[in-house]
Amino acid sequence: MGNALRKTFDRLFGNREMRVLMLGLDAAGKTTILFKLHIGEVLSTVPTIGFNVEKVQYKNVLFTVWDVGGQEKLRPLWRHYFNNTDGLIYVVDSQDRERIGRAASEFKTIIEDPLMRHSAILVFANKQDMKQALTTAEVCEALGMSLLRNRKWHVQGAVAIRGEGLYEGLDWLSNTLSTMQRSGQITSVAGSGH
Ligand SMILES: Nc1nc2c(ncn2[C@@H]2O[C@H](COP(=O)(O)OP(=O)(O)OP(=O)(O)O)[C@@H](O)[C@H]2O)c(=O)[nH]1
Ligand SMILES: [Mg+2]
Repeated sequence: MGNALRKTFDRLFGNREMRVLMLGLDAAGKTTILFKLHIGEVLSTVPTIGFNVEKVQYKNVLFTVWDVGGQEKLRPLWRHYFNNTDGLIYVVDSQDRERIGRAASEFKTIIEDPLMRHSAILVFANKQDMKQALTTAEVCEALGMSLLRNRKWHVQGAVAIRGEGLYEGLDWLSNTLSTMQRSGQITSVAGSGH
């Protein structure tokens, strides 16, 4: 599974300069997804800024991953990573009904940031293998996706531990970004510094 996914990843993103942010509450499944893709070593760092950031540079694609459930006062620091982001992957634990509201409010904060206003949005409604999980449609509803205007978005059901849904989601992201870029649409914003 890992190798097949990596080959697909090569085909999709192989020669494009891209920055992808993968965010979500803790335990949503972000690290599992990175690991399943087998695209490189995950560099975990515990920087002084106070939150764990994982980075994977794979060819021309830089993945940056962290959990957004942290303290409010760290939020201004997120924006440092919002610069030049082409794609946002937001991972939701569909089983965590208690925190779906929290997942939704953090999501809203991120996508409304001026530095993120052009980025394509892929949501993984993860842990679909769990009986109690919200369906993909319910996650879509909880996040208020249909209210988004002028955004490219897609909600993909996934079972990260088995690699299910990952290819479909990344395929959408890659196609969407390349269509946007080919038609001259901006996908990222360069901030003025941090
Ligand atoms: N049942 C099930 N469990 C999953 C799935 N994906 C991830 N998990 C489990 O959920 C737990 C959290 O996954 P992680 O990948 O560590 O989550 P994370 O988003 O990186 O969490 P933080 O690093 O704390 O922000 C682990 O025990 C995973 O094995 C899934 O699709 N189904
Ligand atoms: Mg993690």
